[in-house]
Amino acid sequence: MSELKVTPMKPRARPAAVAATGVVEEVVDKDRINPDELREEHRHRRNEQKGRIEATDRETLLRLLQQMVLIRRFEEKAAEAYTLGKIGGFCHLYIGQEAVAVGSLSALRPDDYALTSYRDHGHALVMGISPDEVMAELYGKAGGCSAGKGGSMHLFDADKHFLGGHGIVGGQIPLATGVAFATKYRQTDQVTLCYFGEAAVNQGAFHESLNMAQLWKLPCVYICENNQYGMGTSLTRAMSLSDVSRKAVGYDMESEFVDGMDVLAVREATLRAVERARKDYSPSLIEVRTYRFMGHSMSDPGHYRTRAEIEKYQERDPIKVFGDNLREYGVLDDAGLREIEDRVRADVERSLKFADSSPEPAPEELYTHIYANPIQNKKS
Ligand SMILES: Cc1ncc(C[n+]2csc(CCOP(=O)(O)OP(=O)(O)O)c2C)c(N)n1
Ligand SMILES: [Mg+2]
Repeated sequence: MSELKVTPMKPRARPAAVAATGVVEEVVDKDRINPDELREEHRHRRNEQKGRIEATDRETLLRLLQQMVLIRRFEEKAAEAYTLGKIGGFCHLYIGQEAVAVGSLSALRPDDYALTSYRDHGHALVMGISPDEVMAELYGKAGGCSAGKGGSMHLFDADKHFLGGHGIVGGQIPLATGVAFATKYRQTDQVTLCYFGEAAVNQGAFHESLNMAQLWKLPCVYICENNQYGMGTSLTRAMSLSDVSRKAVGYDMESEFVDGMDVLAVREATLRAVERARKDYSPSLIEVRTYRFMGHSMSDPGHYRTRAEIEKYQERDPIKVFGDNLREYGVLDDAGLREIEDRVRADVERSLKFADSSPEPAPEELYTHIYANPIQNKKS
């Protein structure tokens, strides 16, 4: 399956650390991830995926694969465009984590909502914002989904029920809780998915939101994309309890731990949580253990992790695992895979052309989209 190759990485050698005192210290490897446990989990998940593949219709399986491939190829091209200087500002890639957005968002109805952090390209694409509009937004062009004024971190489309794209770590958690409150208040059965990284769990906003959501029974599914790093800091150095799913106990909330490299495992856990939320407004916390293959952002020198660690996770590339399994179980053949790749590549190429030819936002656009509901015809 040569088409689904892993994006090459360039991790650097781990340097000596300079302590606050100025003394050079030997870096202690604090990677406490147990490789045996992970291998066992992976073997288990790989075997389990077989049953899940059999239980899922072919159309869904192919759609999930195509969406993951789209995110991967889209971001590979975005990274190239960034290096060429066509994209400015911050840009956080999702490569390696595709199974999380694709699996979980497949559990939603079109009228449900999703909010996420600045690592938002994948979620936006799956929520139905076109590659053209996402790429143009990265380019800061008028044809972008946020009219070129949001950039990579602030993709947004209210019509598609994708409410951002948020740059403040954890900022979307109370917002999503508010959206869930609003849908309950209006007596709809819509569900809100709220994504955040594991570093956001250390924010007070996370705890306040979960407490309120459980107390008031708000239909929100909190999905922690635990990629094990907050910028260059391993979660084991920043969290006293790094099993995020266990934090739900403090709020008497349902929770699950899921392998984020298995798109179908993520889908199934989310389907269960969405059903709870839709049926009786019960919120849930899902910890999805995943890994980003690229740096935190485009400017990450990658000094904080080893090549061996990255390679370990690249062996579990969610696209490769799923693609290989689909071939093994006869869901698609090489020609089918090539067709998906060709279609995706054509879409991404078109998005680059669209972004290139889209105009810059007009200067008067500085004064639009500032207030959601400007007070018009106000009697004074
Ligand atoms: C309130 C706040 N503090 C700090 C930052 C700087 N910052 C940006 S990303 C980040 C790490 C977040 O890591 P995590 O939540 O695990 O998400 P990931 O980047 O791994 O997806 C930090 C500290 C910020 N944007 N907002
Ligand atoms: Mg993280």
